[in-house]
Amino acid sequence: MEPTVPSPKAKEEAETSPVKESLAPARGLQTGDYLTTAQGLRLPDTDHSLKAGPRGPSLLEDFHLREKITHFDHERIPERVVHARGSGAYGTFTAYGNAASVTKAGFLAEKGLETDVFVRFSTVLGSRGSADTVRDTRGFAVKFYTAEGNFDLVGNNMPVFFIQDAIKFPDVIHAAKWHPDREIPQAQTAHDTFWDFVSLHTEATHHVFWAMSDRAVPRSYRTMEGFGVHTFRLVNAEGETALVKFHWKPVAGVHSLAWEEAQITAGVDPDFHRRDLADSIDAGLFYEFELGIQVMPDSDDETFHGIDLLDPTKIVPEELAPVQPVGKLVLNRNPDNFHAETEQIAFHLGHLVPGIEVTNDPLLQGRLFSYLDTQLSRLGGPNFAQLPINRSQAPVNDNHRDGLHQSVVHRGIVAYLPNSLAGPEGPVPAGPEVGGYVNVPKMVHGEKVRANPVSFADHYSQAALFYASLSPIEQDHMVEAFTFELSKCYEQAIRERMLGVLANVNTELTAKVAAGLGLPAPEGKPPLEVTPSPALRQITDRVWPIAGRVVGIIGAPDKQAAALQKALKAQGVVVRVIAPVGGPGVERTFQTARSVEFDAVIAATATTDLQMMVLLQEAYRHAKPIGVWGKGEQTLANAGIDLKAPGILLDPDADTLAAALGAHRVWARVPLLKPAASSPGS
Ligand code: HDE
Repeated sequence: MEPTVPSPKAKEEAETSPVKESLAPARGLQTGDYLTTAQGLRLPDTDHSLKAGPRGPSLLEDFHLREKITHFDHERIPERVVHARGSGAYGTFTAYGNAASVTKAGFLAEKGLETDVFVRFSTVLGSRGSADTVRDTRGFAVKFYTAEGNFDLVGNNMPVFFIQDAIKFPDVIHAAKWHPDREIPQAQTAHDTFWDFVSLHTEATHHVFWAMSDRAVPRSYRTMEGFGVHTFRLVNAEGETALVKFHWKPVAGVHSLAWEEAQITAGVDPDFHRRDLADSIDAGLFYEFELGIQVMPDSDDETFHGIDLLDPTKIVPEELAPVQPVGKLVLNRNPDNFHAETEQIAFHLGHLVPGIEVTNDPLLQGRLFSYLDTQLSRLGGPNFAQLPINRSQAPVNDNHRDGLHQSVVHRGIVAYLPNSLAGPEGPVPAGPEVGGYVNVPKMVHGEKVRANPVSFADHYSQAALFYASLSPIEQDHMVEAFTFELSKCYEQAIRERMLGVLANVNTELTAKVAAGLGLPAPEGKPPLEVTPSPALRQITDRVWPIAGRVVGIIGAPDKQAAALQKALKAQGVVVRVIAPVGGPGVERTFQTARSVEFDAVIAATATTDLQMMVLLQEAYRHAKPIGVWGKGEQTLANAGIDLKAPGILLDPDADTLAAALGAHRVWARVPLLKPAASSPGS
């Protein structure tokens, strides 16, 4: 009999699981000592095609040339229709055990149980080769290889979605992606069709507010929250149910890029987030997140404090239902091959385990169809679960047969149930006592209609809640983002209509955006009472862990630099010396360095180099701590930076820098950066 929750034995088995084994080169494949064709024929030459004489035409009979080129021609698979740009890593999830009160899912309920995971982070709109730092929602998809089967938590870094019903997904994506005539703009929402759609389709308003917030430009994947978005139903060992929302809380805190910084980075290093993930893991500076759940009673009306839990455009403020940590995720291993692992991983909301069920959220219901369907064209058929990255660590015996890319040699004649011929080899249905997935019985009734519940009609109150919850600096960033994006629209009518939407959320925000666009601010009906949720705020007084941060020293690889490197390395911070030319100990030259790759900069030498002036001015504008050692004072003066400005650290040591990095940015400087006063040197 199979246990319902993984026993130590099951765990032992999992450690020698097919997934782990599969990561080694498959037996017989790519292991020979000689270069061969795909059929194993040894090849003496792969650099010259077979020709009629050295100057003659190539011969059709050259099977090696044709096999090599044909395989190459088919190396790419279709990119994901959304979330095409992403990168991933392996990790371990360890359960705290406290979730046992609400779920029987072993990977959550069994204290100390470690489960292998693969996480894929992504942007939504851009093509596979687009830049990482564009303004966009980020995907946060996690596959747990549990002993009871794979469980996929396919979430985003924003807790709400643009639409309430899956049937609108093609509409919102067609509107948000590039215009189909010219396939521009790439990976961004600052264009007519997006704003046309969301200004007409006001249920998108709450998500639009998140997309215009700093959450849309994360500093790294390490510093993002993740959300399951939908409400799920958890079931415990006694069969009791609760409604929950899943949250990932980054141990490093939630931090963002400045908008200008994000734009520069998109050109200077389009792989910024991907690189950070891979480099951090290589350096042993693992990304860490806690999984948390908000637990709400499974009431008949599926609401909580008046919030409809089936509406994916609504959050439950943490002040009403605290996020309870139930386990920890550590990303600690880079994939070996991007295509085989990151590109071929297939997530699906229907990959569930006993103890976790879906609700009737109409967006979630549609996703249950879409994710399986999309793999058929992306991965070329129904056998994608056999790909190493998608294999379950739990034993599989599914009775599926044949199909494209079938790699199992099934034996016997029986692939059906019931049967009397399979004998002990054949699979038998598993009841709940042996871990079979049995749905909690729930009454389903209703007339056949195309309609939403009345509560779904409130499109503005939570957008207002979100705006009101932000710090003034974050609010300003949102005003700037709306103004930037709407000013990129060609159609005046779209801008005006969107201002009309904003007016139903917040009057002050509307006035500021309208002023930026040079348009009159329309009147609306914003909610009269809004209770802010401080938990939504990014900028607080907290000091965060600084592992993975980068400090640049404009100077030389001297003793002082070496001492700082040593001291900050202990906290996981990388210190890079930027010198006029390369040499031992120099990681960046004046020509190759740009501000965006540093969280703080120290001017340690006197220079008037123009690129260093730009670097310092950008660091200043992006509110980064700037240190001064010795003659660096002159360099800051050359860059037009006031030594008395907030966050200019005179003669800083490792502790001073660590404290400044822990606050992420010098927030006290930001008010000085308003248009009139900004840009030192400009
Ligand atoms: Fe997805 N989504 N989605 N989505 N989604 C896909 O599946 C879809 C939605 C999310 O790293 C696709 O394998 C529909 C919400 C992530 O591989 C596709 C609807 C949320 C990823 C698809 C939604 C997400 C996807 C494309 C509306 C946050 C990347 C390739 C009903 C909770 C997963 C693929 C990865 C990917 C469909 C809405 C997150 C086409 C129809 C809401 C993180 O199946």
